[in-house]
Amino acid sequence: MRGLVVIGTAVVVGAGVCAGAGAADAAGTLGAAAAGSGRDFGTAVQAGRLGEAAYVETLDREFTSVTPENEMKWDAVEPARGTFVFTAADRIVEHARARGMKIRGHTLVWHPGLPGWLTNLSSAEFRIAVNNHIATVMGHWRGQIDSWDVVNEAFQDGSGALRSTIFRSRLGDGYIEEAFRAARAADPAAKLCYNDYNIEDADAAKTRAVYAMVRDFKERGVPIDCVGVQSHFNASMPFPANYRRTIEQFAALGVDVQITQLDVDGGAAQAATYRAAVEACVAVPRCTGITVWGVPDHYSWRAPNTPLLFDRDYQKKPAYFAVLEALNAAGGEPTPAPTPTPSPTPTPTPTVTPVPVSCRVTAELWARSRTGYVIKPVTVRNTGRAAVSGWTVTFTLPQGHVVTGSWDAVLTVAGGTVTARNAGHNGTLAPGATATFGFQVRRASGGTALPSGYACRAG
Ligand code: 9MR
Repeated sequence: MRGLVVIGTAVVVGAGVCAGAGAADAAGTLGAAAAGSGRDFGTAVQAGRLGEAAYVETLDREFTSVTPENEMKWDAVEPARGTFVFTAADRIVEHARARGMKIRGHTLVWHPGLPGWLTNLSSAEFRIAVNNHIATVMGHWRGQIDSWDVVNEAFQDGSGALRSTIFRSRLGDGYIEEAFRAARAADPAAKLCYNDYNIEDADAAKTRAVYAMVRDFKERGVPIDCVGVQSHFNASMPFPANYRRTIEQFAALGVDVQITQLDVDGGAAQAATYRAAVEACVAVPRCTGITVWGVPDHYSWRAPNTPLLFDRDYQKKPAYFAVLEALNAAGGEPTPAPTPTPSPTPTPTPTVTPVPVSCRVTAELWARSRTGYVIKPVTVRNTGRAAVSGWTVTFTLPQGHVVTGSWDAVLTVAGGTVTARNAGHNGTLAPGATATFGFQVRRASGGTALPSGYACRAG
């Protein structure tokens, strides 16, 4: 929930208090106006701009949600295999959390922006790398990211066939489903989204293909919570008259819908197009948030087309006022999907306070080769008298050993210490019950050293 948002003389706590507000008590910022109907208004953020006073002042005043524009992409966070760099993205996450803003994670599985090392892997190694990437990146911000774009832009324009990407060629057509399942295990509290462009027109083949995939996932219980409709509008991707129906159709499948990357090329219709897009979202109860793809025009990916709400002097453009009015005119609250599982209390650092519940852990060597080994099962047994709703196992890795994959637990490595936390499905243990997980390690050839010092705790 937001903190306090002061709007004229009215004070709104969280959502919905001034739904359907009249002109007299209309909110004066985008975020407050969206909060009037329980929605978020977000923007893409560039970490490198967070030192600029006017940028930050506008960001903090107008927006209630952020999406790192590039800082969470694969090449940014895992430039070398197993080497994770979170510094730039952390700056955005910390900025947002300190101000109670929501965070959209963008993105885990996307065909551009991949580091070279990934493209050289065999299928088996590629699968391990993808699973490790999802577990580690989501694990780093576990409990802190509201929605993740798990898979981005997986369908071809025009035909609506699956796009031919390295993910598809290495892992097969099931890679999207695999990614969503891995994502749910890595951060059970995050909403998991499929995100794409050119799915704004309800009747386009690509939109129909994404619709069919989401419907199939919902029918088969593949974990998916939301669809992101990017909504970059320009001459070649015009605003479609059936845009509201597009949003309604996705929502009717039982997922939230978010407008995730809204921008509209400058020109006579810019303000009207922004207004129409916002009106469509606020007309659909399950359209829970709108994100524009940047703050001032000159930082846009399409800067020459001036597609944003603020000009290069951070002055509000006519499009800004059109959006503000449309948000203020919204009535009612959205009815978002329930959060996937009870949210764990967000923890800024992975410090877990041990609770006095006993447990025991054993680990077995399942396979060893010249360049690594697999440990499984690691078995955690609740030896206490009370049920536990989560568990943590720690152990020490020998020097030079690198965890390259894991199953049924979320592993983070700091120094030589590995912390394994339960996955979404195996955290709850009745007295006497057990959970198991496994992991894979790469090391220089030779040597027989294995992990040691296994310890477990509840929580
Ligand atoms: O705006 C982003 C730009 O700065 C990057 O250079 C580019 C490549 O990573 O990605 C842009 O953002 C894209 C987003 O991640 C996915 N949908 C399309 C966006 C615009 O290209």
